Amino acid sequence: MADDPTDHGDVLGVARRTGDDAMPRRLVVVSNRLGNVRDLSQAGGLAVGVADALAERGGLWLGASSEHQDSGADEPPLIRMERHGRIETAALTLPREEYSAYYNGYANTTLWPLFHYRLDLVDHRQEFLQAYRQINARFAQALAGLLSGNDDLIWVQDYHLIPLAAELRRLGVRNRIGFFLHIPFPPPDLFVATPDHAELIENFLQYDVVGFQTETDVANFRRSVHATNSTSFDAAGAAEANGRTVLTKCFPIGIDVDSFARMASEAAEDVQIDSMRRQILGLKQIIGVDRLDYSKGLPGRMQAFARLLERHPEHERAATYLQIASPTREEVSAYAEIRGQLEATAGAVNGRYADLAWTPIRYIHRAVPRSRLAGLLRASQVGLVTPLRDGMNLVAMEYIAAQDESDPGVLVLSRFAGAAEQLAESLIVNPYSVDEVADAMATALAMPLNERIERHGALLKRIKRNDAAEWRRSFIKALADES
Ligand code: GDG
Repeated sequence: MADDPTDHGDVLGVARRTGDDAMPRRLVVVSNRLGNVRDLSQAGGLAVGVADALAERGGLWLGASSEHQDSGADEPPLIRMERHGRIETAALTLPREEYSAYYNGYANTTLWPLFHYRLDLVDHRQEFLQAYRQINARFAQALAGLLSGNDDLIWVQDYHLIPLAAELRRLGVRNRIGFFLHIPFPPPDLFVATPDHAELIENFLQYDVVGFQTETDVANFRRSVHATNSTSFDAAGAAEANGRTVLTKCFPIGIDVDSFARMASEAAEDVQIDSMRRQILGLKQIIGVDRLDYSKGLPGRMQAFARLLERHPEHERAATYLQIASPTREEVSAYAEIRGQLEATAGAVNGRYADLAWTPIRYIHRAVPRSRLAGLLRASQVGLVTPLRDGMNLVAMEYIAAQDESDPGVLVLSRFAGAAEQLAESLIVNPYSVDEVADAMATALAMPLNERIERHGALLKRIKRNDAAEWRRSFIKALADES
């Protein structure tokens, strides 16, 4: 990483217009939680992408602290500042109950299911919306006091903070503010089903740049804006609103391919031994790695593995399925339900097929260290990524990056993951069809080496081109362009 703050100014084309031309404008990132900047080796996509952007040009990262205030919701939030090299972090201590109604409530019981096309799981409650507005106002108040002037570029991450620009504008902040949505944006017919849709659209239109993962999301957003308040976008994706031009565009997120590949090839000894043992026995491993979220399609995936054994019995005792499902949002009831469902499905399949020498499904409900994860992905002949709906899905890219180029595994990928828009050489499946997923697994397990190498080569090239660095550079470039 370059130490010179001017190194990337030219590349990004965002040097200050007045004053010292060589100084890039300060980047201020806001996300619900701060990544662990002390140990990025354990961090996934968003945290790495954001931390690298901040380290490259210097900047501030604001997020909620993991500690909460117990009482006195009217107290101003405490802000704990820390410096890590060129990154300054600001952690906000927020009132516990209000934070929970914002995070578990509005963000993850209203917006998350709505944006993942799951109207059946949406719970609308006035107190959730109230807390969502209130926490965003607290973020805005804290941020306004930390800005060093109109030149700071503010980059807001994800659905927790949609109203942040509106709150900042209310406080008189005139800076350029960009927003990136990491999750999908639903079609207008679904979106307008939320009673709050007009307020949400108004909030989006207070940004200068609104970025999405895929062209489908961009189109859904523009149509939803039009359906809500008749605003139209020009051919470049810009619209006039509130006396400002709002640019909407697709900025597909990516991963740091080289560092993940390196981690995968330096796998822990026991992972390598396990892989060699399977090689000797002629056993193949299918792997899935996901947060335990209902959007990831995990029960259907386990049923598909059972169907593989039914329809292609040659894989009995010859293939195992390893599913790592890290715990997440356990206070939200839909997550407890999916966990129960998954455990029941894994138990039923194992009960039916397992014998003393072979456990068909190995299910791990724990977070696994990142380097170990990389090694496990490399040691698996099939990567199974079958969400019912997903903004992008970085695991698909991590699986590709982790493979041995001379003997790569095969990616089976849901057509409903944002990643499918760019990873056409994977085996694309409909996750709602158990038979189709089972047959794709069989195809992947039997795929000849030359075809595997050809497909993997094309995929690797694509994820190298659309990597994390390209994502943040293109977004920051759009954010800084004031013309
Ligand atoms: C959201 C959007 C979008 C998973 N289990 C463990 C672990 N992970 C890591 C993976 C990967 C990351 O977490 C998950 O990223 P995904 O992209 O797959 O999914 P979400 O968490 O839902 O992320 C998504 C993303 O934002 C970025 O914009 O792609 O669509 O939903 O890096 O490897 N990491 C460790 N242990 C685990 O057990 N260390």
